[in-house]
Amino acid sequence: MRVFIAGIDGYLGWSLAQYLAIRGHDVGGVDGYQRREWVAEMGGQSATPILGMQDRQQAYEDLFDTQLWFREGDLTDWRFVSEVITEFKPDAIVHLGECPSAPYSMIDLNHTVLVQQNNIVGTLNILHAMRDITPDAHLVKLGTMGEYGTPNVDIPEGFFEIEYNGRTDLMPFPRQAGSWYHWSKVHDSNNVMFACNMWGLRSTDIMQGVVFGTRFDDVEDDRMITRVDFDQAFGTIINRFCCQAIINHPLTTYGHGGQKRSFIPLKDSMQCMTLVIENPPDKAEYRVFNQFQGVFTVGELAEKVRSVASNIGIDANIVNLENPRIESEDHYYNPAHQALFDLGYEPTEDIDSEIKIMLQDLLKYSDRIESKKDVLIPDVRWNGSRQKAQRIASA
Ligand code: USQ
Repeated sequence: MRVFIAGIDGYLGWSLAQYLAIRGHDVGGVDGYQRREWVAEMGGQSATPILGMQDRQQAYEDLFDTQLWFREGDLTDWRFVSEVITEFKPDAIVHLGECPSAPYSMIDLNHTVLVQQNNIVGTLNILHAMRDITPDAHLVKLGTMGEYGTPNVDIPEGFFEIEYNGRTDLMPFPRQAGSWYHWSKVHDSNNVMFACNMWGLRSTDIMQGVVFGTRFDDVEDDRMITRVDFDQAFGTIINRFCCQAIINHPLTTYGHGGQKRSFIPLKDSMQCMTLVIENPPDKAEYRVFNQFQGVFTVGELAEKVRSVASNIGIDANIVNLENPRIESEDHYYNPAHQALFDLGYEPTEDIDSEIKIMLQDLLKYSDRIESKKDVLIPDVRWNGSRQKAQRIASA
């Protein structure tokens, strides 16, 4: 299959390009390197030393004996998007080319607008290019479990049957996102659903949980390593905890740590996206899959990382910081995730082993984390102020 990856230089995009090549797909992609710039703006860097795209292409060719088609450009530029879709003619378009950070979107008005504009306009350009150029292609759109928020009822996969005033209908489940970034994904979902209904496009909207991990397979060539961020905006919780443990920095639990979220190892994310690509929906079908392995509280994860780290001789402490976000720390959370199992998803059961692999991988790069450790304590607050979070208790 010809698979086009928007955002191929990112954490997921670079991993997926390899995962698909190993499985015999013909991969191409685009990127404007915004992620590299945003992380630098936050004072961070990838814990893993990643190569530039030209070197990545060379390594890809050496390893997989096939060329990686790549164009540099911005998805908010219609001319660029229409040209690359015309040139590559994909069977599937995997859209990972968005700004993925809740804290980044909460910094100030400029960042809110940047994130929503980048994400929503990029998606609209892809939808129009599909209508005009590749109407039979399958859009695999990366959404987020955070679109649903934390409602006090079970969360279905996208749609639920509702009875109101004696009549019933299948309707989109209400979205209650918790940041301007998460709302940008909700707006995308609405736009993608509308395009499928209006223009007969086909799409899978993936509501993905928080991803963690340094690797997806045993690719031993260091040139193929993907980025792993640990700053407050682009580092996600388990990756941050592991980077913190490596340099003996306390694991930063926000608030009392009762927040529940869904999580998925990087290698499961690759497996699931590939299942989605290889099993496209019908024409005009818009389907929603919840993509995660399991649900944990933030506090449970801190304990998990501390215990796995201690098994390999790393002493990690946990600290509770004032929560810079406005979010519930004690809530019901029960999302469904059956659709991917129906397609054959085999989840990684042993999360502790994944955390151990990550810690061992990161040990090699402790200097890179140490040199940017100032970015580990958050200061972007959901109320618009910018002030380092203070410690509230130690465990
Ligand atoms: N948290 C901590 N300590 C930290 C970092 C985070 O306690 O050092 C807490 C946060 O307060 C939050 C939870 O961990 O309750 C998750 O935060 P996160 O930064 O790992 O993830 P989030 O902001 O929700 O966003 C991430 C990705 C985003 C993706 C989303 C999936 O950045 O692109 O959409 O995970 S989900 O969370 O399901 O919405």
